[in-house]
Amino acid sequence: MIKRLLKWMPSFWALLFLLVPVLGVATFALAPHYNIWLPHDVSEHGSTIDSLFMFIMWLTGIVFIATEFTLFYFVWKYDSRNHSKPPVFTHGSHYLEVVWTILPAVTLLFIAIYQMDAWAAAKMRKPDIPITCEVTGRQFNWDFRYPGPDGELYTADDIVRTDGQLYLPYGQEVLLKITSADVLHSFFLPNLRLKQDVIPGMQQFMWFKATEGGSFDIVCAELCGWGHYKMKGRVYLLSNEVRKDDDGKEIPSEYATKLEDMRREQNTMRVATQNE
Ligand SMILES: [Cu+2]
Repeated sequence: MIKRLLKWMPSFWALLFLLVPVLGVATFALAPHYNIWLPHDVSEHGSTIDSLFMFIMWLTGIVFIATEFTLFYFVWKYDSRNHSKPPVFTHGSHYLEVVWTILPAVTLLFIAIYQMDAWAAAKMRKPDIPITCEVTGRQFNWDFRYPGPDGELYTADDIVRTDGQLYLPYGQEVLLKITSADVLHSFFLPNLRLKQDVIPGMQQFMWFKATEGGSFDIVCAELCGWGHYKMKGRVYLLSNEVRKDDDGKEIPSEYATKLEDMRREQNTMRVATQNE
């Protein structure tokens, strides 16, 4: 009786193969519970990216589970304890090869067409607005250049910051110009569902509309040298709403006030260095 039961018991290797899908699925099922799932989304287009992500995850997840269970089943069923006959190898099946080439090809083609609009919105339909800020990646920092009151970049009134803190308005479209001063970097704003490789010599653009305020991570997502791990910053999303006080006088927005503060700070430093 026990001997017969033992014969049916999956071997160590079969169990190991079973553990892969079980632990894999458990990790994904528990992740939201432990707050290690997708970061809080604060952008208008974020839900499109997230649903695309979920769609691809379900698709690959089902294939993953099916494949892993098949592996487990075969390792368990053809255990050498129950099969003394040596296996026979065949050269393969032309029919099967055609099937498993066409199936993934059709699936990939479907995803490519299905996500075309999301891609166009994120990478092709650049809004016709002035540049809000220029972002420059350098080993190992993110530098920011805001146009001054003249609205133009590369003029004397620009505000240049090298402290890794980026201030942008929420509730309106924002256009960033992205470039690199040295090597490949990748400007990544996880909470805004934006990521763009930055290539030296190339000028690229990113745009988004944030839906709420707060401060969020800026990360470099491309291994760019020894200091890559510390190439991070912070984006502060501020309100750009102009309100009026009791006398009907306009109170500058949080964002306008911050820009003015930065300009004043820069001018003070400029005067200080000129006086030295
Ligand atoms: Cu990097």
